[in-house]
Amino acid sequence: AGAGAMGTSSQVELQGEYLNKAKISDGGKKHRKNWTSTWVVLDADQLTFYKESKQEALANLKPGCKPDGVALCGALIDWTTEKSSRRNVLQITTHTGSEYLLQADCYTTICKWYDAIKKTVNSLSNG
Ligand code: I3S
Repeated sequence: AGAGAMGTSSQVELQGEYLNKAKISDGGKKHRKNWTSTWVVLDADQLTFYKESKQEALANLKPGCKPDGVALCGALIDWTTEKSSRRNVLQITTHTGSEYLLQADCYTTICKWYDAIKKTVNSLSNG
């Protein structure tokens, strides 16, 4: 548990791994793909990407800077084999039309994330 990022008090649902992340479009505008390794934290309504573990990242954050995050309300999550040649790639499309890819070489790891994100997205649309 613990306080969430961005001044919210959201419960952390899942963290504990570095995943590969690429943002491929921003509000419908295509981005050049750039895979980076990122520490991902899922809480009740968003994913947040940190360069290192959340604790370190928050300690190192410059005043006024926010970590990069993805609002999950109204988002879609799906597996994709078309957007990357990598294996185990999932795609998140936000309600504003931004697209993110997340990937891990370990299938069990990425499935755990897929399930948890899907559950969060569903809980946000149902309630
Ligand atoms: O979808 P793309 O454009 O084939 O993605 C590849 C490129 O982003 C490539 O970088 P350059 O833009 O410098 O060519 C990356 O190195 C590759 O990893 C990307 O493809 P994968 O299949 O790894 O997502």
